[in-house]
Amino acid sequence: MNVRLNPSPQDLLTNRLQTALAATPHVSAVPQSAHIGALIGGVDLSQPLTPAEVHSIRSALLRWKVVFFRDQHLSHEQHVTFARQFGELTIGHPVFGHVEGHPELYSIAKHRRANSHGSEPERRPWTGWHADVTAAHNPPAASILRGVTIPPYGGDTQWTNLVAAYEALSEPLKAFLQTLRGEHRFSPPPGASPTAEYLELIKNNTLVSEHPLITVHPETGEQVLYISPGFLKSISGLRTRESRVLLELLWEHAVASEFTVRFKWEAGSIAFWDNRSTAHVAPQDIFALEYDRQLYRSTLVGQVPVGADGRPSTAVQGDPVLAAHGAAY
Ligand SMILES: O=C(O)CCC(=O)C(=O)O
Ligand SMILES: [Fe+2]
Repeated sequence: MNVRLNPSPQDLLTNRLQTALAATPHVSAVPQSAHIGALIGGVDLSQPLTPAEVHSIRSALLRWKVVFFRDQHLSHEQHVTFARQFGELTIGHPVFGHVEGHPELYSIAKHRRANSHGSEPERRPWTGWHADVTAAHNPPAASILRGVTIPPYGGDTQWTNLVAAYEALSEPLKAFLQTLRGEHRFSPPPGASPTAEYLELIKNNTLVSEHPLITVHPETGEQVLYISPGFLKSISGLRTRESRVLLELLWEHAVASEFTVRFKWEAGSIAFWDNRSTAHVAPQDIFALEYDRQLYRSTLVGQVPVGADGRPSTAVQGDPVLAAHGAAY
């Protein structure tokens, strides 16, 4: 038996999940890989959840970083009602807008404006990987993505566990990273020639923040390699090449397949991820297929991240991402 005097954060999260599931025996949480992802069964998300069910789902989310549901054919209203049981919702997207009539929903369409980078960007192993809206001072705590139109094959999404990635680094590198912060902003991927519309949108809604490279998760106490590849542009205080080479090392490490899970969507599937401890990548293979793909996303309002040194992130430009009902739309 594995008896530890000082339980790790993961041991505590596992215990919390087991206790929660014991109180909701009809709910199951089946891990999908060693480090990340659990498939939740036994709940009907079109109906109000009991507090115990909410606690079980939240406990599974904190332990496994992304939870999946199948056969939940929700309307936009039901999606919003489900998400609200876990926190306040942001406006659909602070830069790219929201679904008409549904201020809390963002359309993840195959040809959405956020993808209108024009020509093909330079492709590197971490290209496309990101955590949602980390250019904001308070990036969303979690995202809830619902599949509606799904290709018969292709179009899988992948997530990586940035706590597991951090833990796998050497102690001297961890100690160094704890002293660093980096600038996150919206800008087109390297090598892309973005459309005028894309540039206009990011210019009119400029969001820039400096976040610690290592954050402390506000609910689990875990340390996170907080390096959203799509948004993090440079490490403050380092020379250009020092910053780029170190970031490339960290990004390559963070997206290694051992820390990831890959989800095959069906209509009615839902993925609910902790945006503070993961990064994810949207599929590229759908552009080689004729099939359409349409999903809808809501995001929970997040707090300002805090570093392992106790220093919170700083806003450089733009407003915090508030609850949708407080936003002007
Ligand atoms: O299309 C996908 O699978 C994921 C898109 C994405 O990045 C998101 O929903 O935040
Ligand atoms: Fe995303």
